[in-house]
Amino acid sequence: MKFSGTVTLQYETPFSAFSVADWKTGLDWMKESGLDGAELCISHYNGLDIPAVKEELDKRGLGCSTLSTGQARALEGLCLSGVPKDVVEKTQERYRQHIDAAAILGSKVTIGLIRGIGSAATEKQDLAELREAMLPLADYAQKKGVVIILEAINRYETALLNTAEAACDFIENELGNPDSVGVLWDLFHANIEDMTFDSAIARLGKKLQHVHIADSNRFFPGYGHTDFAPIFKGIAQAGFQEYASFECFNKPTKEILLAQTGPWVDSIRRMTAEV
Ligand code: LER
Ligand code: MN
Repeated sequence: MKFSGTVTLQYETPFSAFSVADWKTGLDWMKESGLDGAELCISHYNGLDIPAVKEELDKRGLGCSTLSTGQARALEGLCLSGVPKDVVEKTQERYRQHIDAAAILGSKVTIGLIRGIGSAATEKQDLAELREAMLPLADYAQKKGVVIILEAINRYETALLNTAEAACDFIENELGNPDSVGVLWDLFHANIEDMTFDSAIARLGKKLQHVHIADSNRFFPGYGHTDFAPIFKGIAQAGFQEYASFECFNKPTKEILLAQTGPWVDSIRRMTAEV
């Protein structure tokens, strides 16, 4: 299992302890804290030099876990369902750019809220639109050797694909179960939506391609009520070797997060080594 933290390259995010201007300092901290890589928030590619970003990662011996892509929904209205066709096409075009960048960086590409917000009343139609929008992207990713990770997100943020099971069902039944699409399992959302962490891990199987680490309240682990030990033992036992990436608020404080990330990762590594 590998570990990463969030760094943002263009717009600020509450999920990083570092501002856009300090992204290289963020990479230094990740290296010093014993993380294996960085999850990069990228909105668009205007003026963004991906080989130069890769060089900064390489210099520090860091990988890139995934590209976090959701900022473009709020900033530009990009979306894969429930929007006019030209918006879907523009979003697909952006995803092809993300996949090209991911091929250079050796990372995955996230589909989070950019799937659309949907509604209970229009769910069938929304998912049919998402299917149509994602099929060519899954093909493109396959050709480029990149994995797209579809995130299960809680009901208060979207009506679509709230549970690990719903995300797996969608990939299997609607997308034809391609190797190029897996699931991003976010422990904050999972705590709200999944029946149990254990049952979700069993359902996810090899579809589990990325984990977001946050406590029940989206604080740094240990400051909410999620019991992380059985979750990490469970995914280690299931053979998970991909990235688990911190996506929590700078809470209870940024100082605590910065000081405790390294020791927390060490403790999980020690625990899962015994599995
Ligand atoms: C993104 O990874 C996520 O988990 C969403 O809740 C962002 O709002
Ligand atoms: Mn997440």
